[in-house]
Amino acid sequence: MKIERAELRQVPMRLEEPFEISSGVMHERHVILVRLLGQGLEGWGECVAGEDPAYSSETTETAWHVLTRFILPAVVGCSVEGPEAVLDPVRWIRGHRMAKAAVEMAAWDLAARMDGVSLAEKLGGTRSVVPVGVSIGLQESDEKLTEKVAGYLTEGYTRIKVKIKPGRDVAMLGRVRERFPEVPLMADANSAYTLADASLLKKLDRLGLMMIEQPLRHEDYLEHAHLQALIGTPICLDESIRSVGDAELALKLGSCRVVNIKPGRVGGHGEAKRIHDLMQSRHLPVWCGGMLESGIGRAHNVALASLPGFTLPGDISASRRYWARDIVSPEFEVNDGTMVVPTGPGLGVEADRERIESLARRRADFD
Ligand code: NPG
Repeated sequence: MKIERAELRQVPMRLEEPFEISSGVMHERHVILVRLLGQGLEGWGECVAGEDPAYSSETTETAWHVLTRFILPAVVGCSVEGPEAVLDPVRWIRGHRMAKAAVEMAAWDLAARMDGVSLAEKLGGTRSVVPVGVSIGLQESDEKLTEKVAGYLTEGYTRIKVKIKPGRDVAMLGRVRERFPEVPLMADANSAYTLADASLLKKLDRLGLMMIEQPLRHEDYLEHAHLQALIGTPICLDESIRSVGDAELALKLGSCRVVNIKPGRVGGHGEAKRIHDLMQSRHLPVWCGGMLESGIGRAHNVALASLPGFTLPGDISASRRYWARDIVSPEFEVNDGTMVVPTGPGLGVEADRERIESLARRRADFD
């Protein structure tokens, strides 16, 4: 496949409601979209980097810099075997996985369209619908949180993830559990704790959680292994897993029993598939995380989540949970806790180019 041209657009999108995690509050996303062109077809990707370097060291600004200065000038004009080879000219770039992923994922969409198949099929997906859940940000009170949980359960979500931080953890989750004794429930700390909090985290064992996600810092593989030996609740790693090598290390040390795979975090679908395959070979579950993506990133996540090892519901919610209006049509919907995997060529949804162009705050084109 030949990448003949590329377009980069930065599009501000206001969230329907602020999303608070242990490291801060997000009101708006500055979505970087990549559009690759070849053989009269297009492929879309989205960069998941945040506005500040809290979740990872990458930001919208660093991604824009690396994409415009290094990645796209090297990739455009190249003919490559397939989507996994599209980043070959920039293998020398250290890190910047989120910036790289946006291009690699666009190449997968383009390659699927060239083959006339859906992205899910191209990736090896086997499911026509995927189980999905909802991730609820920190709320000002326990009452507000239980109200939110009730609302999402009414909307059909069947798995609830709740953000926690020191001071808003065991007691708060206990109230949710008391009110909803049967609901599949999990907690996400986004690295807010240290091993000194082990006895507090051990109290979560009483609540029958599916897992606790990323309790400690992203470099803390050994500490996570110590914690996992102390608590019964399975640990799921997110920020710590940036590559299949990280996943191998975590499994070897016993740092986790579950992995949250976000293709945008690990450098694209190729690496996401390798992590999926590794976990599957060890009979351990994975699920697809979310980064408050627009419909373009969401379409990529849904396609990936159709692979057989994604046995747990992902953080893949309906478009309207995030945006007054999404930038794809049709928008994504949730029915009975599941989302339909699009079957049309590539992403299977259409990017609203007119709206993207009118909203774009920054543009760069590469011929
Ligand atoms: O539904 O896309 C979603 C949000 C899922 O909780 C979610 N994402 O830590 O996984 C996370 C968190 C996040 C979102 C982190 C945006 C950083 C930025």
